Amino acid sequence: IAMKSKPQPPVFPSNFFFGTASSSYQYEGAFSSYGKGLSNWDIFSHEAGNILDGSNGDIAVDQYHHYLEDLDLMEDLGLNSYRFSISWARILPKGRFGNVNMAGIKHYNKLIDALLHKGIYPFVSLTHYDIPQELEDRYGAWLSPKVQDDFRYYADVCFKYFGDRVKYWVTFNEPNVAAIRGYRSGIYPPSRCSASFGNCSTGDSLEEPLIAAHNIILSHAAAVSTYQTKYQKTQGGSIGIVVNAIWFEPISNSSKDKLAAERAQSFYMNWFLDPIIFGRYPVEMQQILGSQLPAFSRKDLNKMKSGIDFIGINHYTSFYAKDCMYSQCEQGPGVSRSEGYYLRTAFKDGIPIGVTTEVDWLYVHPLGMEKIVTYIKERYNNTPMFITENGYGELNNPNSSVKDFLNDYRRVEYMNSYLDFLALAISKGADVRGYFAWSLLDNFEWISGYTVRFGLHHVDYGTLERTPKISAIWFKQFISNHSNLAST
Ligand code: GBH
Repeated sequence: IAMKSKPQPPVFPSNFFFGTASSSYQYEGAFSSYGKGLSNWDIFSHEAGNILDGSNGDIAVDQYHHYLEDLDLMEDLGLNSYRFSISWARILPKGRFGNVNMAGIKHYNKLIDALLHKGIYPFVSLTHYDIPQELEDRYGAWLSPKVQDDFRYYADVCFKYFGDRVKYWVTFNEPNVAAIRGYRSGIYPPSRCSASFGNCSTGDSLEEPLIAAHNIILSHAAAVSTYQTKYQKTQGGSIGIVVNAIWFEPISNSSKDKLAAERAQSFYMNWFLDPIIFGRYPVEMQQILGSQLPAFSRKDLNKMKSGIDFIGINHYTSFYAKDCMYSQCEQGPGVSRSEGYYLRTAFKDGIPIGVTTEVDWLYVHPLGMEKIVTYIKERYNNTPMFITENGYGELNNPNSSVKDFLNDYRRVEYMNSYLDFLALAISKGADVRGYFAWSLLDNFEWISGYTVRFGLHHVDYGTLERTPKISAIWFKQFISNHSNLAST
């Protein structure tokens, strides 16, 4: 009798990182204590009307004071790494125009040491949207080339104080989202938008997102070259960048729609990865934007030669891309010239690309994980990759009980299916070295405030009590099923 073989768990490489991700503004709290300077998000969230529920990150989940408790949760899940970000304004309250805040250094030293004590490797972002407000006030932050000196200086301080123990550095989290939302739609600080996109009054500069992006790319390059010339030999770590990555599926088999999906990737993601890895903007951007696209000087290009050690991928969802360059389109996301002439839509013939969720931009399309990883692998010559975020959000419906939130089987289905397709990409040769679930805890979800919960643990925002959801228990089991491979 032919025995049906037991289905094998998907295979992840040895030393694969299983972790959870977080960020300073969404987690820390202690927003104006222990010497911390105010950040752009402190200012922004305190302005009426910016955050859906009128909340802010003053306390958030107070990880500043609860980090030991949170480390116990991570240990219990069997995680071997933790992705978090350093608050720039906590280290340098006035950027390079003031002192290093030693209380901030001490805090992250304690966090890093406690992680390593449990065999959990720190995976550290230098910025996750929040920057010292001082830089905005002095010279308009990302709009000025001066920011490159600030970022280089800040990165140097972090490498110097933490680099003996931190072996994975991320310069920026989702600079594509920061540039689009900060300078095109204006829904993130510094709330700058062009009239054709948002409802704000900062003029009509279609170039601002491009200028901000340019200065971010050069700031990234400055930090990487500082790391390489001053620290990497002795500290032996690696450094990369994290982008938000959407899988864009051509809405039809026509070559027009296939080109549209390519343009979508170029204008959304390759916008940052191409210059960093190839030293030039994507060809489609050059063709469409011409001289509106900032140019790299010889000196810039020299600095950018440093490249990166890994690509961090935040992947949650897929969309269809439909051609709007050769065909007429209605108004919609992606359609304009500065976005690359494609329509981004979740629907084809009225049917969504994946199961809908309570989060308006999140569709469950696990195949997109395999496709985006394979796309990045092929375009960037299989540069080592990490899935730096993947996760599932639910509305904080006031009529739901805690029990409803704890029974998060939809999150389990989401993660399980995305991890399956990640394993498939890996089995076909993609060099992916880790997966970080967004997020360890429910937390401050930017302009949605506390109305959306992404955690594997429920947080009671009154008491700050953390409770594992079903997904936490499932993730622990999942990791342990692969633990012969994932060793610390
Ligand atoms: C990530 O942001 C963040 O890194 C993290 O801090 C955040 O908490 C997490 O994801 C969950 O949201 O319709 O143009 O907006 C992702 C923010 C929102 C960016 C959805 C991409 C989809 C396309 N993302 N957006 S769009």
